[in-house]
Amino acid sequence: MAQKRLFIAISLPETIRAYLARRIEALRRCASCGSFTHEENLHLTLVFIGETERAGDIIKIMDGICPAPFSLTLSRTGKFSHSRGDICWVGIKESPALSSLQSRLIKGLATAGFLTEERPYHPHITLGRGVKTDNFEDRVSELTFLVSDYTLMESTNENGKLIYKEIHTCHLSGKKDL
Ligand code: 2AM
Repeated sequence: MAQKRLFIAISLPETIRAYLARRIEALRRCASCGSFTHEENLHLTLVFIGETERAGDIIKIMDGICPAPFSLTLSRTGKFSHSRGDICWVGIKESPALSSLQSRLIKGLATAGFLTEERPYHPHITLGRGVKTDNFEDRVSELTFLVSDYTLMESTNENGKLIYKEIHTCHLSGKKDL
């Protein structure tokens, strides 16, 4: 099987993506440089896995982790600083349901031999990378959305365009949760 660059993410409803797209436009206008997330690519990463041939094993792990649906709320903007420009993001309010889902996935993947992120999880939605600006507005509308599924995504680059493809979606019912 071919290597794929994979990550597990929560997709965002259109209303949230439209709101964030407006924030990205505002950020773009006040930035001297940066690469900004396309509206259709906006998502909340749960776990970045990287290059692997083992998509089937990941799907089995996901299918055993199906808690009940839960809500998330946007919190504030923030940035990870880099000398070549910052990663600018919108954060998510603390959510025990989100933390639990993320840590169960990490544990399941680690048990199956995947190397995953060991740093603490900082849930964020990336608006732009390599951004240089002194004017990143920090207020965010505290919009809430329901998470009723999460998805294994493949990150591909087609003719220089970053494309995320859905490989498998796990619907949160709370019924099949192991
Ligand atoms: P982000 O959440 O800060 O945007 C696909 O690349 C997704 O996985 C992106 O959302 C990306 O970052 C996240 N990710 C986490 N760690 C990564 C890494 N080491 N390399 C690439 N992407 C990573």
